[in-house]
Amino acid sequence: MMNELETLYTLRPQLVQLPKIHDPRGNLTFVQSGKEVPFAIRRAYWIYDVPAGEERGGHSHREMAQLLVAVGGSFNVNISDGHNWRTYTLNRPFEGLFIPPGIWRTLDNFSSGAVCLSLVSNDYTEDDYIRDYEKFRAEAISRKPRI
Ligand code: T46
Repeated sequence: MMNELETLYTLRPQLVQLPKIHDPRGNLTFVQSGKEVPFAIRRAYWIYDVPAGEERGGHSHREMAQLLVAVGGSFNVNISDGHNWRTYTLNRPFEGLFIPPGIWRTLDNFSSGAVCLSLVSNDYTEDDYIRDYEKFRAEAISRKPRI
């Protein structure tokens, strides 16, 4: 039987449509652990005030799963499983990109005023990061393609 981390390593990155409560007073969207995301949400952070042309990310995580949401503006998320690359444009506050562990990501092309909300499964620890692409690829290439 697979443990939780092994299960996350079988999952593919994918867009997740989040609940949207239409309301004349303004719309509302929410995320629930174990429902819209297949992990318990442990931490949240958000990236904002990104100068034009700047890039964020540039690493993979060993154990952390996450959901990225453009709660304002837009940006691109470029992901790699060591075999293939794919780019997603996030620009809807009711749509998230689920990224399981073992996937490289860079974020770029931030619009003015963009806010990237990240809901993640783990506490922050630098030990969870692989920040060298070749090192990541050497490990990831032995796993099955997920992109
Ligand atoms: C990711 C992308 C999308 C903390 O102290 N606590 C935290 O929870 C986080 C996320 C960061 N930090 C510190 C660590 C660094 O000194 O904030 C600094 C910047 O973090 P980092 O260089 O990792 O930022 P990005 O944009 O490369 O990556 C971040 C997340 O770390 C990462 O998980 O997927 O955003």
